[in-house]
Amino acid sequence: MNQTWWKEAVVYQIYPRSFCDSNGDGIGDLQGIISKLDYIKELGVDVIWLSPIYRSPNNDNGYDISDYQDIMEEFGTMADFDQLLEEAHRRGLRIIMDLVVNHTSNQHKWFLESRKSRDNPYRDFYIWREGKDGKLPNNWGAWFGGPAWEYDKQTDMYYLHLFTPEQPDLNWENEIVRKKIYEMMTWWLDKGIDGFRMDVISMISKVPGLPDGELLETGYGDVSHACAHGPRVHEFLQEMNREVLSKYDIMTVGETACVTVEEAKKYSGFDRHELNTVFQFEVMDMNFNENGKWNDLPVQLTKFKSIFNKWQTELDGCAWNALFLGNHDQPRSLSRFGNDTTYRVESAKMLGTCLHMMQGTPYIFQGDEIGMTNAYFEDLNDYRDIESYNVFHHLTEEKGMPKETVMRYLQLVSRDNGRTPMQWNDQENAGFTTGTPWISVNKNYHEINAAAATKDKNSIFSYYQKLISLRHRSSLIVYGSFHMLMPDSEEIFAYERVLEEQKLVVLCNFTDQTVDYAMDLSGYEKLIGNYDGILNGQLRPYEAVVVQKNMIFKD
Ligand code: TEU
Ligand code: CA
Repeated sequence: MNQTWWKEAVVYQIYPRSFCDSNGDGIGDLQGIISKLDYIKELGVDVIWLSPIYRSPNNDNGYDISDYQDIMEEFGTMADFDQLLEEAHRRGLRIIMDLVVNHTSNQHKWFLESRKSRDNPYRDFYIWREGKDGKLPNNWGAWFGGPAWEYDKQTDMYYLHLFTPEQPDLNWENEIVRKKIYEMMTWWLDKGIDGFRMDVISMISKVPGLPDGELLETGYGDVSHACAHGPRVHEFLQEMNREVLSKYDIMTVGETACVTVEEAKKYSGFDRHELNTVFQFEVMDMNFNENGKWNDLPVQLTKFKSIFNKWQTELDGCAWNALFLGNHDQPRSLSRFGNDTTYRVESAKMLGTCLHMMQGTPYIFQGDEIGMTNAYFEDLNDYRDIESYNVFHHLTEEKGMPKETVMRYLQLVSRDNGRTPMQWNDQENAGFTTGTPWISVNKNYHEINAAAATKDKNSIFSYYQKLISLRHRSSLIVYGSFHMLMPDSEEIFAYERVLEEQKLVVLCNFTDQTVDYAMDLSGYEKLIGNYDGILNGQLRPYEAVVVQKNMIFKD
């Protein structure tokens, strides 16, 4: 397999609004990030993925961009950005930017023009349709609730928005739109950034004719099937690759909602000239039911394992996995897949082990390296996320579900769980801000914070440092093939990695009980684990242990 830096890298995702506030306005900013680069370097990662920092009215926390070539006022200036890039590069850290080009903000100058008249030169930058018999152009529902169409009085037409009405979808069929986007990407790459994470890139090509989708419980038609992996998406990405990406030594990762293995091979196959990798959401979405993610269903380990097994084995040799258990759209991975009370430290290390020993490029979401947990807000007023509000109203008012039930769902799966401020120390507001934070700090910051973690050689942070450094020193961990062991176990996730003579076996206990396993590990040596020693044939609560044979280390 071709060896490249982005296959060997570990990525750290920063959600700038919640990372570090340098000026006391309660909102994280670029100078705040600069002040924490040494911390990120100390962790040992190679790449920072910055969630959007562009000019934005912040209807969806920066995923609604009004100027792609300017910085959000609250975050700083372009000079701050240039300084951030330079300071990161000086430390050997690369920066990839969020590229949000399925839609813009409705405050973007293209949209302001587009809505002015039916014959405005920018009209065709967006997707405008006439109503049908006094109704919406089709039955599509928006991702965050409500219809996917917004009526615009001025020209008596509707525009399409797969997300909020403040996020109109760009018309990728228009080649001028594509050209403008490529120019913008080139501008950033010429500045020296190291790649892109591409927001909902799987949705940019819409099915011609925009046909109704299958009617869902929400009362709207299924938009994902009509828009995900549309007919021209690969053509567009190959064009983007030709015009822009191929000219730089960068990394790209596509956020591809609804992606299957087969489809992922098209986006990121080594011979496809589209993207390097994609995020697949099968694990994140494994508990979806008729209310989507809004439920309290427990995680079934065999299902979790079989999804990873499929992606690990089927992409091997032809495409590359992006490994993650959480991001800014998800609850905290520790609260979801581990145990955030009695076994918080053990289970955080176990989850890190389980993910970082697989084939692919691992992503760490800010705070996971210190074991941050869900906020479990008890008051609706503590939430900030537009999706959470929309869902609360939809489920309680339209579907008549009890408020307590829906609040419980928010506590478990709201995106705000992953968006509470980074916990830097045990001072006021966890050291995130000297002002009032834009979203409340998790109450557990006295115990869980970076200052304590970096001092403690048994901390989750220290353990992540070891995991990252092992990956850097071992081709087996990066490139080895994956074989699942004990597929039927509901308690243990076990797998083997093999590269020629080199082998390692990973055993992870996903329960709070001591569990037995029957496997002969003689001839193996312990590489890393979250408890001292190895018990013979048993794993302690949330224990992770990795053993190896014939491993070769660089350095
Ligand atoms: O997310 C797209 C996406 O698929 C989300 O709808 C995700 O499934 C959902 O948030 C889970 O609750 C991207 C960004 O990551 C997200 O933050 C933005 O809100 C969205 O696009 C619109 O740009
Ligand atoms: Ca600030």
